Amino acid sequence: MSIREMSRQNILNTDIYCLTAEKFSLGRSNIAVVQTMLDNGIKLIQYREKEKKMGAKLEECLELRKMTREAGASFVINDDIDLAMLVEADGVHIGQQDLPVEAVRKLVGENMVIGLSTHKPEEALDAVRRGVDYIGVGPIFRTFTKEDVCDPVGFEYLEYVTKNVDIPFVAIGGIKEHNVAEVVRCGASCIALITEIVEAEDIGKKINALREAMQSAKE
Ligand code: TZP
Ligand code: MG
Repeated sequence: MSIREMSRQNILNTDIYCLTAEKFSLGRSNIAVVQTMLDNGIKLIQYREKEKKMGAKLEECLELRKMTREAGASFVINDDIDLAMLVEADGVHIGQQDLPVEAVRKLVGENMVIGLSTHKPEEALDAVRRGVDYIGVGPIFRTFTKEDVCDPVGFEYLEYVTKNVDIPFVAIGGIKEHNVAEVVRCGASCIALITEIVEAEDIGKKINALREAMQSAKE
């Protein structure tokens, strides 16, 4: 099995996928927030930062790469393929309006994971055809975190993916402690959250509560 095949099978093999968003982090830095996430056993971090200049992002990502590596966690970068390559991230996450998957693959090589956001069945099937390693499925619920976001896809699309797509997927968008169990019952085993975690006063306590809710949904 190639390194890429191993990463593809393993990267979403975790319960919570944490994304950064410094502007919602109650004045705490991305570095401080990610350190708390890692201290609480999070194994998959995505750097998503829409507000900063490239130089600042590079500096931050170099530090986050070091921290995630030390914690045995995977590190994915949103949008910026150059940044992902420079810091030797494990993956890059792109959207439907970004460079085509084939072009991204050409740049990043065979070993980096490519994640793609999808919103409907045709996009999921297209992602599989193009050799994407995992897909994002959402927004499941309404979210105010992402600016150019489409309407919620609800459970219908998530159920479609659960039944018809055999590459790993992660549910995202408006997922909170109070609704995470429904998302798990709908077939998602990996859940991505931004504000529910970064906006929490006590991030560790929030992660534990989410884990309990996810666990009880499986019982
Ligand atoms: N992609 C689809 S919804 C979303 C992204 C990046 C934002 C999710 O943020 P939140 O705060 O968990 O709703
Ligand atoms: Mg994007």
